[in-house]
Amino acid sequence: MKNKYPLLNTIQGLDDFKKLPEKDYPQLVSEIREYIIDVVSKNGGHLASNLGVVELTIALHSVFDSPRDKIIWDVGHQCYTHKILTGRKDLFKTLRTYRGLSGFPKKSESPHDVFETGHSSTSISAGLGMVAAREISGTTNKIVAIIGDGALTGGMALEALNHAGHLGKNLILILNDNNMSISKNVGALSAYLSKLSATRSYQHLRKSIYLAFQKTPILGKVLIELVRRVKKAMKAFLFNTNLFTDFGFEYVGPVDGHNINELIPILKKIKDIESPVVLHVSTCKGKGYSPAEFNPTQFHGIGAFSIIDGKVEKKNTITYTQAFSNIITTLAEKDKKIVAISAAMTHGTGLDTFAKEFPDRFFDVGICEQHAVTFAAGLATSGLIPFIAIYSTFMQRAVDQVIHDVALQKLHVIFCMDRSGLVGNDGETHHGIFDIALFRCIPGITLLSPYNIVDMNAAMMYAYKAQGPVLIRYPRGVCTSDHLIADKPYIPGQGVFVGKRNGEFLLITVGSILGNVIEASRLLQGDNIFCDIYHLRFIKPIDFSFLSLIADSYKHIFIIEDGVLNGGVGEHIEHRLSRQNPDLLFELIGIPDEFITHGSQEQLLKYCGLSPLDIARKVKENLKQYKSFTLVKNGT
Ligand SMILES: Cc1ncc(C[n+]2csc(CCOP(=O)(O)OP(=O)(O)O)c2C)c(N)n1
Repeated sequence: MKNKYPLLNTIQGLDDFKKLPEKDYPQLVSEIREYIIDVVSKNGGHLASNLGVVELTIALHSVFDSPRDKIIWDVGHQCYTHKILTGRKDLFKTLRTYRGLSGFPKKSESPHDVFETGHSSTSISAGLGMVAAREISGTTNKIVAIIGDGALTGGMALEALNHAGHLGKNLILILNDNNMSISKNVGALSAYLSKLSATRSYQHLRKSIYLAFQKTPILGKVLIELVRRVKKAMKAFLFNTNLFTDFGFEYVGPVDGHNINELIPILKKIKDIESPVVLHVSTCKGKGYSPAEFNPTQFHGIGAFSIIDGKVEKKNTITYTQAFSNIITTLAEKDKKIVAISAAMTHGTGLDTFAKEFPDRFFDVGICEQHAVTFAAGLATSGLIPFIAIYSTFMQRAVDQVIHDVALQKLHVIFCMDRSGLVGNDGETHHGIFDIALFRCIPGITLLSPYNIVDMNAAMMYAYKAQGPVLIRYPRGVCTSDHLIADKPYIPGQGVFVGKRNGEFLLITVGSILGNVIEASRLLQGDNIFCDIYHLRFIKPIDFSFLSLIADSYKHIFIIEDGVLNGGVGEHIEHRLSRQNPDLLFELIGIPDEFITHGSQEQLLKYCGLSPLDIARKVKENLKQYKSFTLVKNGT
């Protein structure tokens, strides 16, 4: 590190940074870029977004006095330079690793992380709350929210803009406009921002035309007059409709977000404006690393890659996302009533193939999960069959829409909840561990949790043919193509046994965690503990007369799920079955009642006691406790 980053190595925190003369900023910019590329190439992360805001972050920390002035990062995926400058330069090497730095702002890491984010479009609301609190307490600090053009499409951001204009107090909003969400930004707002940005190129063009014409005295005069008139007309067109000024903000920009010399004086000026103010900054996603500039979508969130060519090691496996992508595309070929919806996650959810093949039946609605669900409800009322693919964690945003707009009206909408369970390195804000608890209480819904490719297919077919709302949850990672679950049709409320039934104890499992449960049962066999495994398939509805018949053959039942124990399916089954048979003994294994940190999926499964070894140990300990198991091997 020493020789590679001579300037950056002199900065242990903001005090050192503040001593740096502005003339050194360009070198700092390039060292920080190199450092970010280096670390992300090993640990994975949100590369393109971070490379785009290096200059902006340096300018912000140069002008504002963090943490007295509060800097809030929307989504928070672009906070790497902020972390490096605010005392976490050395720890940055541990980015996104277990017990290392988080990839998102974390209050526990630093007082400079004033608000935790991960889900989009919250920064203006949070900032406005801080502004209102400042007004009440009579302090004079500044509140700065940095929001991307993608995050600005989220409903919350627009609700907050509305409120901010009404309050009229000084909130500094930096609009980081790179014309990209994860994929190309979509929607009228995005087109509108492009129109605003066009003013800048137009101004540049105007300047150069003037200079050129001034050199040709006679013709030049006529042309300059002409340009002046065009300018007037364009100005009226471009500025009179400024959304931000109409909302009660001062509007400044667009400014080149990679020109620190331009950014710093402007930030100094807007700092003391009394009303809410928007600084519109144009940046390039992936700036300074050509593979990322060339393909910002791929480098939005990326695993380890080779710095030389930007290539990621290819794996010969199929993920649940790919399985979903294949199935939905095949289904849509046969049925023209099928439509698909993404909330700014076309690539991540695997809907890109569908979008390419059926552009007329595909909708990317922007970062608007709530709208996406109600939009799907509208489609369903008109006889179409909408499939919405949303990450489980982002579905949290739309629980009410599922209840009020879909379930209440018994509409046939299919929710494909990718990234359920523990997602790994993105951590707390991104785990899909609440979906079972949140959705299983909604009347009339079907909630499925398939295991392997065959099971994914069967679940999707069932959902397609079903009536009413169906939610399918599946995790991040490899979807096994084993044949442990044969191609058995889905029977409402019923699951399937995996392998033969000859065990003494019953392990009931949900979705992909079945892989670990199978492994655990093999370990237990080594201790002469024989378990049968029942894969639920249906988290809701559950055919309890069928399940209690099964349960009655056992004395001791373990329920293992990759969701929160609180309100999970285990609690529900235990409650129902033990009312019918009070002698049954239950042990529930799942995610404890806490927010789970970041790390690899394996590390986190272990942390939660869901690795094969941990499941086996828990089963054994529990059996010993109840003396259901006396055969002790190897002195344990
Ligand atoms: C509620 C929610 N939905 C989806 C996402 C996934 N997501 C993370 S970043 C991002 C794009 C953000 O675009 P923008 O705000 O323009 O930032 P950029 O990455 O372009 O800098 C999306 C869709 C999220 N974080 N939160």
